[in-house]
Amino acid sequence: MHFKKLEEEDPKKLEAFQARIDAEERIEPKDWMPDAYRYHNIRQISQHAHSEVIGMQPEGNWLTRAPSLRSKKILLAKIQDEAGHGLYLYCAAETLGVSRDTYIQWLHEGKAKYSSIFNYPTLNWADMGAIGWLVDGAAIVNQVSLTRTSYGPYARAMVRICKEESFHQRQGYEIMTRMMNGTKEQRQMAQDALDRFWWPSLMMFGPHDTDSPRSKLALQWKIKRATNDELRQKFIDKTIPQAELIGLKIPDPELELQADGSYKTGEINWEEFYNVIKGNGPCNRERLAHHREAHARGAWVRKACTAFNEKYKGELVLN
Ligand code: FAQ
Repeated sequence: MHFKKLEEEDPKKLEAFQARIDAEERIEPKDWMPDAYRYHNIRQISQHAHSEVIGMQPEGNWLTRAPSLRSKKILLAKIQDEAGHGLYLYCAAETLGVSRDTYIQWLHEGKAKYSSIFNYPTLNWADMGAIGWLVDGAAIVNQVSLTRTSYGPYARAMVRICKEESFHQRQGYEIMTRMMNGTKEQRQMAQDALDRFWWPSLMMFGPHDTDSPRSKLALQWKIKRATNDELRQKFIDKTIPQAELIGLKIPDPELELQADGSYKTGEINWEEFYNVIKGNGPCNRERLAHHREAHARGAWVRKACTAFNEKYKGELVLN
């Protein structure tokens, strides 16, 4: 696929496109768009879709060991929701002219990323609480802002996803609350899960604005409605009081409540972040290998689903 550089585009068309963005019009699949806008959305939406799907793995690990039938049913429903989010997002991404097969191929070839957070292991049941509370909590902050993204199919997918994510966030917080009201060992497990997931959750928002090469155009074209740092700060300010309410301690010795009510945190370990997104996190290889294997095992299902179409070449058969 060849994507024109911005300077190769017709300046008049670019100007008219920017005017539509500035007027808060949604860009739809058949509208003219600069290749760089198309490419940005192809990359971001497909990476977002991959995150939802790969994100099922850390939680799937605990389905067979959920502590009660109730918690097992809730976790199962949550994981199925994530699969659904992947589907909406792959559909939105396909409207940009790339097939889902190609997106999956890019993932398997390591050309496409997925969120860094899913490369960390889930070691005990409290991690299910930490993921729902922190990871879905961070995802919501980002995705609420994306309900206003300029590309129509992406924005519409976000609306439904956000409703479901807010249920997930509560599911996670409920697990943490129950554990904090439980035995000493349960409280330690919850604190340990927070200690391990706090910093990786802050990394989900991406590099600082000054180090984010994709942000400038994304903001100009209103693909992003807020910067990485703005969204991260929103998440921090919302989450710390929730932690304190149930007796959890944020693992940051430099944390400081400021006069305006917001929190100043210590610095994120960016070396760890870049290491994880380059494929060298604790579980990167395992996650991709599992996806490749599951995809290969599902080939017969895909074949069976399209068999009817292949036989009748898309003709509608009424009897
Ligand atoms: N992980 O210039 P920027 C969920 C990459 S959904 C991996 O700032 P951008 C639900 C970035 O791709 C979670 N890579 O880039 C759930 C770029 O590399 P590239 C997923 C990251 O795009 C919960 C490079 O760094 N949500 O959790 C990360 O403007 C529980 C430079 O960065 C979304 O995907 C990262 N954390 O901003 C499911 C939301 N951060 O592509 C299951 C949509 C940055 O040039 C269980 N995405 N990179 O090679 C976005 O909002 C944006 O893409 C950002 C990054 C904010 C992630």
